[in-house]
Amino acid sequence: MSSLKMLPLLLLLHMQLSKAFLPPSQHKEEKNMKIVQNYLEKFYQLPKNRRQPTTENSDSVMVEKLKVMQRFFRLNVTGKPNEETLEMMQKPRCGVPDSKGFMLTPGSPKWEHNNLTYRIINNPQQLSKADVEAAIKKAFQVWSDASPLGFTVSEGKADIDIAFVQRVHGDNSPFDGPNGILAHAFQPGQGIGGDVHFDIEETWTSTSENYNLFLVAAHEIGHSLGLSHSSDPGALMYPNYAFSEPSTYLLPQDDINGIQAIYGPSDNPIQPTGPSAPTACDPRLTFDAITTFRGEILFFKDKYFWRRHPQLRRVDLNFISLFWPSLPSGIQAAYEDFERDLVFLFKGNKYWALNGYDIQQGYPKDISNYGFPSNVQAIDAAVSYRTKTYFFVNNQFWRYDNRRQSMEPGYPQSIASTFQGIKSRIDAVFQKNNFFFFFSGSRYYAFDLNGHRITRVGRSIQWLNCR
Ligand code: 7FY
Ligand code: CA
Ligand code: ZN
Ligand code: ZN
Repeated sequence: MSSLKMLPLLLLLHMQLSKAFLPPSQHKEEKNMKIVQNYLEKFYQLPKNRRQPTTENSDSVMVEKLKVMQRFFRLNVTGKPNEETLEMMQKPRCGVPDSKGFMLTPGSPKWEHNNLTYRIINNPQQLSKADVEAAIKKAFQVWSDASPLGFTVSEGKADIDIAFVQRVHGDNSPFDGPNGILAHAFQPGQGIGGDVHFDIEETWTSTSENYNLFLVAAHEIGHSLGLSHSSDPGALMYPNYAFSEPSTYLLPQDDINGIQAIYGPSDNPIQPTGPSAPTACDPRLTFDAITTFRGEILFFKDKYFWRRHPQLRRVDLNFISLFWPSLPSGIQAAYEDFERDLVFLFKGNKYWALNGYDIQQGYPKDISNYGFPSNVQAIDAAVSYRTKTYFFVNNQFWRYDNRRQSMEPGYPQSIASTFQGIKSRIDAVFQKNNFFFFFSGSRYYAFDLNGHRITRVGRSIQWLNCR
């Protein structure tokens, strides 16, 4: 299988050793650090060529990335590159193409007929036959919606055989037990061509728990149809698993472009379009929600967030689901409760409490807990300042007392009466250095909480280091 390649571990980057990773054997440790560095750069957006590798901050970034990686692989979350972590990093994974966007399988193999058949040979333990059928059907539908291809279940011989198998299973690509490789698929062709194998030792789910069968099946079917991996981190054909909500899943634009490059456009008179990663410096960019987060600032947009480091001013783009797998996309409001070291995120009438990378027990809860009237079913923006939390809804705001845990009397009030100069509805707000930074469309407004006036207006994207 051409897509099963070892990670190129030979890229030699100058790396000094940090205290946290001090070695029993200097030489071996240096080599291990390179493995960790390269792996995290490749799969976890660790910034490249960091100038001062021994500063506190670059270490803490690496530690955080390591924790995310360890959580992903269900290892002990230590933030240290221990033996099991290094072992996982050296397992063969899908290689990353260095071009932009989708890639066809080398030699451009494709099916010569558009009406393809599939057959599900067996079932894993954890999912019912009906759940497996539903997941696989939906995975095919993702591709048929975007192309002229159609898929039907076959009782007998089929183009695409789907099977749950373990370890050595006769195709020279043995599976590896839980985690690591989840599945693989063969490029279009006769016999084993197009077939999809799932590692039966994984925990297959129809939820956000690892690993969602629909999502992995949709990815593998992409290979069955002739697509290789994409370098677009938002693409279904990206080499790394990331959870997205199946019930509202839309095939990303990069994958639509890929499948249509092989089979042509869909027969549908309305051509499907799909989501693509927001571009940081698009002047039309607006934010869903913004909050401070333990000294950093998070800017939410769709299924992504940008994270800005205050001093280094470095900004990186991440998936919400990579950090908090059970959170939905499209977060609408967020604030940090500094006293309790919690971040609250809102979508519709639900909210979640995060302590770092952990979602607190008992969430999501209903926003009626805050004391909103029942006609408030969503919040535009929220921010906390000196034990009070401000909630913005349309042209009004509420003020909540964090200590008494109750809404203050006399609210809602009009935004314009208290925050003079804030005229339109706001998308997002956060607090820093006694300023509220309000975001509305492509602009932000810095509101001085001491002087009670706007002292600066700028373009929203300046916060992402764009001009
Ligand atoms: C996946 C694969 O397709 C291969 O041919 C060889 C190795 C693979 N790695 S995997 O099983 O860990 C895997 C990685 C990512 C499986 C699925 C996905 C995935 C990516 C994006 C969305 C959903 C799933
Ligand atoms: Ca496996
Ligand atoms: Zn196989
Ligand atoms: Zn793949």
